[in-house]
Amino acid sequence: MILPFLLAAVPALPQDVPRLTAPAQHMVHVEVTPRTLRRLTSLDLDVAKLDLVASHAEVIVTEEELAQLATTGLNHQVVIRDLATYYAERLASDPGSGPAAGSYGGWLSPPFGNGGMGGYYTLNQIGSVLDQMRASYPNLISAKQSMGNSLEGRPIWWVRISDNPDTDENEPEVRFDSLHHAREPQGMQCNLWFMLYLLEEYGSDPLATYLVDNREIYCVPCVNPDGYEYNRQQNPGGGGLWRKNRRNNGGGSFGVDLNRNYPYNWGYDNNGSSSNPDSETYRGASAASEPEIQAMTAFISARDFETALSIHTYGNYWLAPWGFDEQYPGNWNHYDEVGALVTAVNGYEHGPGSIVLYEANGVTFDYDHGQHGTLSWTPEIGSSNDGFWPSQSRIISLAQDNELAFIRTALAGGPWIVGESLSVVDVGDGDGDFEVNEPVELTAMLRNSGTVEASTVDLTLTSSSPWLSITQPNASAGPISSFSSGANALPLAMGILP
Ligand code: 0X9
Ligand code: CA
Ligand code: CA
Ligand code: ZN
Ligand code: CA
Repeated sequence: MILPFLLAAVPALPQDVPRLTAPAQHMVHVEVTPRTLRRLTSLDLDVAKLDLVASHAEVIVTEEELAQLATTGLNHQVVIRDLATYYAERLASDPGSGPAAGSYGGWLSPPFGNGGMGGYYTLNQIGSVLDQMRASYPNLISAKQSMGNSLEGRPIWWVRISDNPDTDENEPEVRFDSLHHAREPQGMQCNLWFMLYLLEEYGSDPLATYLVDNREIYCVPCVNPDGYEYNRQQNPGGGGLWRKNRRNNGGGSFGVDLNRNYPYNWGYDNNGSSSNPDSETYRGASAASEPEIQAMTAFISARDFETALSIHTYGNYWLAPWGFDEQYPGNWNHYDEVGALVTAVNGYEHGPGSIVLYEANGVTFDYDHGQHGTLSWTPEIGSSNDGFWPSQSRIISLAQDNELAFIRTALAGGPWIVGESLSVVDVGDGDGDFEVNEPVELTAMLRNSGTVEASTVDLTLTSSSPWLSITQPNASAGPISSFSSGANALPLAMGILP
């Protein structure tokens, strides 16, 4: 896994060349255990991935920070020199091939997966794509609206996907946001892909049709437009490593980590959240100090989200509250039930962010969960090889890998009936063999794995076999409360014909 990185290594610039741009940053793998973790975290470095079970951390450092790391005595290895250039060259050498047949967004300009930044949509293109979606599907998606401006005055767009999309109806509301962190564009691509699935499959795929008709799906593709645009300006071909917003903190330091600025247990402690403006995890001067987070909290407070994904990259994790402390939320059984169904799709590791990854306060899901009771997760899309700017050919496959996981998250935002088992009983001679002319009764064990009660659950028995006669095609199993089980009270029935 390390070898391909070494092949692409590029030499660092000589130290005495005056720089107009930010110093190069390198990807370093560090061997770290729970016992030695403090030696790493005390340096307040940019930790992109941490896996204490595997004693493995992936840390992004400047030359200066690399020297600090050396003083800790922790085993470490530089695996990619100048990570931004590595990503840019990887994107340039893999110019994609246009969307695969049967994929979504081939009709967009530019087509999905062919955006202007190494395949990723630029900020302007995101706005244009939202306009194109509205123009093509005016009955399924609202016109884009701004929830407020970023620090530098850029609108933060949101859209609603639903039937009657221009009306705020009384349907369960769910939210998908992305690009809190400016260097994580694959999250935005996954978000747009899910939107395209809903729009293009409406009327043909039963799940897409059900979700559009029975949910309000709010999508915020870019929470951090200033940081994302800054990355485009610095690295027009993609690969930019800027993470925070562009707040001028004074003293030559820029940026607040928007995923540390939410006003729930903000600044609880210094674990994974920093008071140092130079840090990549700088939490800001006060809770919700940043206009982007003020816009998000106002938007969130104005609705009632049942479930939410705040999409990040990378690590193949599906992270739940709590973030601020190593604790399970009181309704962990609900998180665990939905999380298991969702991660059965993509094989991602599910658990509280503080336990699976690291503690951090002021994060989105703690605010959603603690302030509003929303079941909220942060997926970390993609592997270490994918990194922050996966190859262009990975844009669609990573989106496809997570499509059904997003669908299930939206389903869980309302009543979501999942079949658990079916009991089939021989009610003829009762010997357990199904014989000619015998009546057979069926009872379905059902689970509502959603956050909303199912007021009616109707079952219909059909068969295309000429050897069966359906004698009782209808039964009712409703209502079934949220996170509860049920079954049809009266059985469905059929007979076996000669
Ligand atoms: O640190 C973050 O904000 C997220 N990881 S990322 O690499 N995308 O920056 C994870 C936040 C999840 N919350 C906690 N681990 N507490
Ligand atoms: Ca609607
Ligand atoms: Ca509504
Ligand atoms: Zn992130
Ligand atoms: Ca029998």
